[in-house]
Amino acid sequence: IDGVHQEPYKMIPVLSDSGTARLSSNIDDTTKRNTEYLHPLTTKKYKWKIVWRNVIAFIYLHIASLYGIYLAAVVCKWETIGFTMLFGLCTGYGITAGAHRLWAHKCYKANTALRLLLAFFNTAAFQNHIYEWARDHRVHHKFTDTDADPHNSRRGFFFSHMGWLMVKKQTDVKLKGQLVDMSDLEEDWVVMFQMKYYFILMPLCAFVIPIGIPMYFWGESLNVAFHCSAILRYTVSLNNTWLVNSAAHIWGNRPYDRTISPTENIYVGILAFGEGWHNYHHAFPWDYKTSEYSGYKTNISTAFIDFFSWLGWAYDLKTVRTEMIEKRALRTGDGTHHSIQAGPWG
Ligand code: ST9
Ligand code: ZN
Ligand code: ZN
Repeated sequence: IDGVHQEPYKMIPVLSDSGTARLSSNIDDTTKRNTEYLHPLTTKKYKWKIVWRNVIAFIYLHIASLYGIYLAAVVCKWETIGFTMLFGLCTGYGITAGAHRLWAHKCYKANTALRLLLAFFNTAAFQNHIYEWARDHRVHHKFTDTDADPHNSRRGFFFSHMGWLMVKKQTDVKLKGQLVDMSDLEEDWVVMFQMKYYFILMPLCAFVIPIGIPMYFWGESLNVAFHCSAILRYTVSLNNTWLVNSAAHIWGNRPYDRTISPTENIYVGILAFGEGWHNYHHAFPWDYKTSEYSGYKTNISTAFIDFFSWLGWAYDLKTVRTEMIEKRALRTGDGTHHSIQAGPWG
């Protein structure tokens, strides 16, 4: 069914000097006068083309996962539970340390062995191949909260969470997306190899391996291995990832930049392996920690990268000087940054 949908929001997108889209309702009048412009598509009507194949697949995934939860609580072997958690951890790293911090943002460099390992984890995560994931994500950063943002959070929680994967992309995503340089990934043979063979490698890594291991090594039943190690693990991992685009663009503080939608959200920080420090990440996207802080408790992906840096497999880790962070927080933050809160003025 194709429906015509009018833009649901009233705020006018404006461009910052760095080209990032901002929410005009949050900035003061002087800034507004200097930088505001009407986004050409603000009043444009557009068609939603629902992709029913995806709608049905996601409904099935969530219902089958409920059955997976039941099996996990009642008949699942403890080895299967332990293995599923470990496998889920690895696939999460394939997204955070791999697709996100290494490939989409080039926050650090990795030798071939680490790139291969991360590409394997990433393929098992089944969140599209690295090239497509990184292209959508770069477009999200460049055109945050405009019609060119694939998961524009102004269209509401559901759209930015998973709805965007159930409809055809807006023309703007495809047109403006062409402005994003992807040549670095085109030169990485690991990324190109994964893309070329994705539809052979993905079913193998995301389904055959996690189902086969529990069945072969400790005699788990096909029914339990399928619903717990494959379906439930995949659905949890998808939702944890999607929360970064939905919850961490809605709820939380904006200590570094009050004019953009991304927030600092500790719950998403924990569930998404350290990717919930999203206001910082949009302000300083090249920092390999995706956070100001180096602690591991709410950022296990930083621990992963630090470990491989110690091993010598990851190198040229990029970060941001404290002075620069504090200046930015003072200039554009919402006043909740610790350097302001704990300062001599209280
Ligand atoms: C999934 C991805 O879940 C989740 C990503 C989340 C990102 C979160 C980021 C937050 C930070 C990191 C947090 C990590 C936390 C991890 C925690 C772990 C515990 N630029 O797409 P098509 C062009 S995937 C430029 O088919 P349609 C291009 O020419 C879930 N151009 O568009 C393209 O052709 P090609 C599993 C672009 O037809 C052509 O358009 N996967 C761009 O509108 C067609 O592209 C699924 O469910 C762009 N950005 O269909 C699959 N985009 O590729 C879902 C497109 O040949 N996807 N073009 O160059 C689909 O079925 C379809 O993509 C669609 C749109 C229906 C959504
Ligand atoms: Zn990012
Ligand atoms: Zn974001």
